[in-house]
Amino acid sequence: MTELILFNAPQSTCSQRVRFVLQAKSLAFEERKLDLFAGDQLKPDYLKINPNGVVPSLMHDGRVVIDSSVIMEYLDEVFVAPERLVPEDPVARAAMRALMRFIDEVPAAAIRVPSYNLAFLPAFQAMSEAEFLALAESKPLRKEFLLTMGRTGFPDAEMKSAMDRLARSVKRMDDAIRASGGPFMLGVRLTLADIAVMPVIVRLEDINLTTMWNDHPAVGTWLAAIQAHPAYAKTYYFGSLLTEKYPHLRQQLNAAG
Ligand SMILES: N[C@@H](CCC(=O)N[C@@H](CS)C(=O)NCC(=O)O)C(=O)O
Repeated sequence: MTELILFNAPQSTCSQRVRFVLQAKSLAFEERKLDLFAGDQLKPDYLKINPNGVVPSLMHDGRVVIDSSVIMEYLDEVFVAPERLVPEDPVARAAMRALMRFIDEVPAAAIRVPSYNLAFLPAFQAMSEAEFLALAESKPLRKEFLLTMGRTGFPDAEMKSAMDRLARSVKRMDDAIRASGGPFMLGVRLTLADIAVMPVIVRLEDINLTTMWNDHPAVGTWLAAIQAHPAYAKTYYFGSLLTEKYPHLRQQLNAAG
């Protein structure tokens, strides 16, 4: 019998992509939750699985696949039924991959800035400078990211630049949805490009920033369509949203308007 083990974290946007694909494919899997603040992702045994020291990682019958975009494509290739999430047509498939590259480079990276400033920063502020520097040093993928943030958070200019990249991404989504006729970016069928950007849009909704698509209503319709997919609720079980894990954040965001 096929054995699938997903090493992930509930609020990790990259993990949410993979959970969605596993659920959309109706695959049974064992979910191993890592505590990213306790440093589970940097322990020697986990680094043997994923030398980048990040989640998610998938183990399929003892063999490892890492990186959320790669894992999503792997799952679609190996488990074809019940729903293909990659277009058959090579040109449409290339368009999907181009969108996925854009998403990985622009919004998936940009969303980390408000996420860290709003929710994760207190965990780093509680450390001494020496502890913080040692932690940054131990991160194979995110050393520079952490050092730029520092223990005081990303400066305003960095936050502004991230929000600008997110706004451009919302516009790019809107363009794609409208060009294809929607409701998804490549048309009627949900593809991996939609699943790749889903955690970014869900995070913006979670942190009260739905105003970002006031001028792009196709993105609101897209969000309702992906949230109606049966895989959505199983992916976003309780504790997957920042405001569920950090209730003070909801009050803070409500107070901010
Ligand atoms: N390109 C990687 C990025 C993975 C990644 O950045 N994961 C984050 C959570 S979304 C993580 O594990 N962070 C832990 C850390 O920075 O130590 C992927 O898509 O799988």
